[in-house]
Amino acid sequence: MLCACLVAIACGCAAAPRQGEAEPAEPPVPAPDVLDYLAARGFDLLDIASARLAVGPGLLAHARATRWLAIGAGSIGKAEWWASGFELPNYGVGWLLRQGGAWIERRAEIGISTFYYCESESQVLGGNRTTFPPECRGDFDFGGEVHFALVGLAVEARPDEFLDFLAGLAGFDPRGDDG
Ligand SMILES: [Ca+2]
Repeated sequence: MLCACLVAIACGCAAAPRQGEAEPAEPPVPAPDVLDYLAARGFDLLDIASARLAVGPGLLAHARATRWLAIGAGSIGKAEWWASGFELPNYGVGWLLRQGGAWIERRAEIGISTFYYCESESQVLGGNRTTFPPECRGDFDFGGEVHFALVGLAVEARPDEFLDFLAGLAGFDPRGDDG
């Protein structure tokens, strides 16, 4: 019994921290708030401009300075050689509003201002793009798209996203897109 008590006391003494001994250093902890803030500002900045490149048959032109000053006409998409049955789709790559990747798109559009008809079919090959014209066009976008023969380019700038970026620097999120 005495031996057991002595062993218990000895163990207790060994486990107790010695006076004056420094505590082991804590591993560095990342500051999630700062990282989240910087990531949100980066995404807000990327939202301001977007671009996409297309390769495939088509003839299309579209220009807009807001939804109300818009004009466009044309089509892009699958072409078939009647003699061989060979199909040539329209491939696109690029990004807009946090959506990017590669896809196949077929689209027809014509209109002016808010009298605008646009329909598209799409197949995403890779990436996270979920919206295509007309859904992905914002009311306040400036930009356009030109597709001639086998190559096309679309670019946009978004003043509302620029304001969201500026507001984000001060900690606000008017677009509600911060993660
Ligand atoms: Ca934001």
